[in-house]
Amino acid sequence: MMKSTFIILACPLQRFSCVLTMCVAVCAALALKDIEYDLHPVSLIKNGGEQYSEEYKKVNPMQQVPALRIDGFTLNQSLAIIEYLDETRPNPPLFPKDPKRRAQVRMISDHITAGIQPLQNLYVLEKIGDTKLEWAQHFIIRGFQALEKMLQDSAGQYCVGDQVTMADLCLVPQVANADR
Ligand SMILES: N[C@@H](CCC(=O)N[C@@H](CS)C(=O)NCC(=O)O)C(=O)O
Repeated sequence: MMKSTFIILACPLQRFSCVLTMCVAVCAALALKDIEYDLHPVSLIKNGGEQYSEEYKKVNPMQQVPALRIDGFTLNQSLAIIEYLDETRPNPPLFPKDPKRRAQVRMISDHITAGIQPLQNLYVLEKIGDTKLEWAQHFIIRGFQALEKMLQDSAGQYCVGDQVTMADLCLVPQVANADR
């Protein structure tokens, strides 16, 4: 099978930025499924942010990482990447078989990646100015409080039942990020 290229960020960790979240989730999926790849780091800081280069804009018009070149095409959006990996390389599965459980995995993953993570992005926080600490904390706490309620219905040993799923891949780096 052709080796893939994983385009990931490379920059020093910054408080309240999202430097870990989605790249780590995709990284974990690649590792669990034992997929080999070449790493192509993109610095969100160097030269004003390499994600804004014309070259990278062709990879991801939204100018965000991660992106993955695999099977002759390029994907961005972490959840789309992880679902594609799971459909084409099913072992170990990152979704349960039961449709209700699968929906819970998507619900939790969407909640984290659409409801919490984007509010910590550098380009968002830069617009907030001096109150960015309070602002980021407010949305992280709000998001996690709602998530705790969802997990009361879905969790076993992991976010959904007793199997590691895409939801766990999203949750772990988001917790680490909130901690910083
Ligand atoms: N919805 C996207 C979000 C990706 C995202 O927010 N990436 C962050 C790094 S984790 C980024 O590229 N931020 C650019 C910036 O803050 O300027 C996904 O799930 O892949």
